[in-house]
Amino acid sequence: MKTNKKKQWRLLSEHFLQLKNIHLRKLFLENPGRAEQMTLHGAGLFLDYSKNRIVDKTVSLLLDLAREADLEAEIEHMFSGKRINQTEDRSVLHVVLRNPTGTSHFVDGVDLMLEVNAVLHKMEHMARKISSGQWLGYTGKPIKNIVNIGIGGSDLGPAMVYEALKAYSNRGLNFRFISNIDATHLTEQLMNLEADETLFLIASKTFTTQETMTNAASAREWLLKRLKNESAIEHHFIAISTNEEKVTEFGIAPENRLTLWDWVGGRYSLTSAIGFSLMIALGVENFHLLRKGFHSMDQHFQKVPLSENMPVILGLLGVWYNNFFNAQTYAVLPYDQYLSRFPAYLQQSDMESNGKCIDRDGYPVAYQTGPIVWGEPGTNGQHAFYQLIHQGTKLVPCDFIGFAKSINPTGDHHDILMANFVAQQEALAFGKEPQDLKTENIPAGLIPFRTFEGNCPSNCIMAEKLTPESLGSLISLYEHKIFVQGIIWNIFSFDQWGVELGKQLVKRILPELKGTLPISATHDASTRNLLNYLLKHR
Ligand code: G6Q
Repeated sequence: MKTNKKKQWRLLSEHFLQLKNIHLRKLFLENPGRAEQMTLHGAGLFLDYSKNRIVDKTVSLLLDLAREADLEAEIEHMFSGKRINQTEDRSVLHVVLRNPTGTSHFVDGVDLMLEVNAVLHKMEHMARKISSGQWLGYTGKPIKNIVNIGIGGSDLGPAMVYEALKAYSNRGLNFRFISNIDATHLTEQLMNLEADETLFLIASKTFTTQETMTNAASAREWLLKRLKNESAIEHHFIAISTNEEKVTEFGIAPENRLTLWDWVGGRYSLTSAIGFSLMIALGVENFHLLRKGFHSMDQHFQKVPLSENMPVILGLLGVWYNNFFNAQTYAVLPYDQYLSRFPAYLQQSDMESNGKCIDRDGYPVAYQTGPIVWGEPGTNGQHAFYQLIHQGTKLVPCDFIGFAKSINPTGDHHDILMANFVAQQEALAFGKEPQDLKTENIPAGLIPFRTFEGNCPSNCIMAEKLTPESLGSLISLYEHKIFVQGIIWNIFSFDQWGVELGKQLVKRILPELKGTLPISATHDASTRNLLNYLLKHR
């Protein structure tokens, strides 16, 4: 049955009509205990969701919607390894990657942890050898530069976490991330690196992705041009992939290969060997603390009742705005410069997972699915796009993310940062009314322009400090929130046929652009026009 035809959906639509114009000012005035009642704790994180346009009844109706969608059973299906990624006929078991080492996780009688632990062990051995200077380059020098080559899920997670946890990283090593097929990325990232001190990590689950394989081939050429001997490859290349055959074809020996499994989705793979660059950068212990953080939130998601379950509450609130208020987007606003890549990372995990228009029964959906995710760190965003959130015509629900302690305490910087963090959430919710402006003697003609309606919803997510552990919990929180929404919208969150399309389309156009095939008459007139321009002006 279609999601929006279900009983709870109908009840929520009716409830929405009663609630849509109620102001947060009124809700807070009526219930002094609201903030306390709408605060959750779990896996080292704090979530205050009281500044949402909801009452107790909204939460209970949303929870009923989740029950109607059988959310609890669906969570169990994921954890137990059921093939919930049906269009690719795969299990979805990234949660296993974060299980504590030494435990077991049986799926169909097989203990997946045995394999996970074996790869972790190999990663640890290699990472320690690299960071201690014992991994030697072809000329006998220790490695100084680590270059991760990957794209999408094989880049965004490691690159984001590297930035986020730079303060915990080995500053004696340089880390670079190359993803784009634009040679500018490769050229700029390899600039000033000495080949005999550089180690390439080719991160590609399939080892067939055109961008990664082209960048890897160019990196190989770059290295060989400088070191002039094929046998240098074994000192300077590590492959992270499921595709043994292609790795061997590339010339990387089995001892330099780290494997993963088809039950790990690309955008959910950062705690697999895809995150090897992070283990080198952060050290083995910190990598395990990151996994521990993920695992705590996984446990919270699996075990805590729906009404106190942070990913469930966040997911349901997202549905409330997306499907009833018709909000098209939501903003993720970390008040921490280290999290500058976090919104970009979430864009992939959320939009690639829930940007779907066909339901799990194969029919077009008759309701909105995944929102547009965007954001920038505060306070920068305040001097850029917050104006639209405060006084524009669109409803933009926001997630504010902040930390009580600074990693770089300097004067009163952190107090100013966090004062802004709190003030923005207060202003968005409660606004500024004409009578306040009058008492401030604002000229009458300016009052409409300086009035803030408020009633903009936000969630506040905090932790004591940005650490490998708290970051792991935070990422896992969003992963599971996305899962919850996929269940409510009755879509498959773990495939990505839109990405596959891009991979196929380019194969047709490339020979025409290279001039090895004539431009096909079957293209539309505009496509032919673009190709003709490029061929003429190349
Ligand atoms: C992620 C997607 C996609 C994928 C890249 C890279 O969930 O599947 O972003 O990660 O296309 O794929 P490879 O790791 O196979 O190169």
